[in-house]
Amino acid sequence: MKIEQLNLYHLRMPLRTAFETSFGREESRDCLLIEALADGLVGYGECVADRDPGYSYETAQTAWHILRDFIGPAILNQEIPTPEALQRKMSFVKGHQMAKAGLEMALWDLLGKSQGRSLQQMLGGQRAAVDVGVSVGLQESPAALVKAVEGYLNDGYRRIKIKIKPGRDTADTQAVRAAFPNIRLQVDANSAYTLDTAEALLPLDDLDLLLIEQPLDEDDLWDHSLLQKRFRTPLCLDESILSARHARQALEMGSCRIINIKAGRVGGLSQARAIHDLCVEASVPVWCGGMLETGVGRASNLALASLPGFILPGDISASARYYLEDITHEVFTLNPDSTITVPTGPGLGVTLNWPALERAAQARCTIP
Ligand code: OSB
Ligand code: MG
Repeated sequence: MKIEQLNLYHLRMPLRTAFETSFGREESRDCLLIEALADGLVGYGECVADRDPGYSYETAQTAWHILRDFIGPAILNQEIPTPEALQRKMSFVKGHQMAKAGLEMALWDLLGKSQGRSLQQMLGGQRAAVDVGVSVGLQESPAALVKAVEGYLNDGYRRIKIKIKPGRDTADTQAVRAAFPNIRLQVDANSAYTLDTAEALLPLDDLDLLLIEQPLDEDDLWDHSLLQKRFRTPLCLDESILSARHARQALEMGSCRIINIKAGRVGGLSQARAIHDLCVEASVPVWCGGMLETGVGRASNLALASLPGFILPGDISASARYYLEDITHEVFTLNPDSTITVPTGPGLGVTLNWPALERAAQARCTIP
């Protein structure tokens, strides 16, 4: 398969409700939509880099630069038979996993469309629907948080993740646990603590949490291994795992007992599957993280989360939890058993709502 042209769209999507984490508050979500043309087919990929470098050093602007000025020119009009071959062609660029992952997703979509196979089939996913939960941002007070959680439980979500940060950790989590003693509950610090300040999190160990996600900095694998020794609750790494090598080293060091897999963060679905395979081999549970994706990225997450090692519910919520208007015609809804059905059409199995996309597009470019 030879990609003849790439079109980049920088999108800004207003969120239904603001999303606040330890690294900031966002009213809208930026991302890139990547359109790849080959053999009369069109493939789509979502690059999950956001407007600000709060979660990762990558931003929508850096991904735009890397794709337009380096990766695009290097891969156009060349025979690229597989995602792995694309990765080799992109390997002259250090890092920039989200930029690479967005393009790799578009290639998967093209390959699926040319072979008449769904992404789920190509990846080896099995479940028709995947268990999902919801990630609830920081709220004004513990009482407001309990109210927000109650709303999502009423919507049918059976697993809740709450965001924490220093000063907004134990009291918030205790309030949710007291209000809902039996729900599956987990917390995400988005690297807001140090080994010292994480002492404040020790009371969380008594709240029967599924996991504590990314308490320390992304480059703190060693300190996570020291911190894990102080907790019975499994630590789970998100930001720290940028490759299968990081995953292996984190497990060898005991930095975590669970891994959150995001294809965008690790450079693409091929690396995401490699991390999944490694964790299955090591009997380490994984789950699919989210980056407030549009319908394009959500379709990809659902296919990935249908692989057998994804035994914990993913941060993959219904379309309506995120956006008033999404860029795909397909709308993902929550089934009564807190699952979302995996798309079955060729490639990602989604089609674009162009008027909605036009409304969200801030900039576009064509390569070459
Ligand atoms: O840390 O998991 C995270 C969203 C943006 C950036 C980082 C994270 C998140 C979420 C939301 O928690 C997950 C989702 O519903 O997409
Ligand atoms: Mg996280």
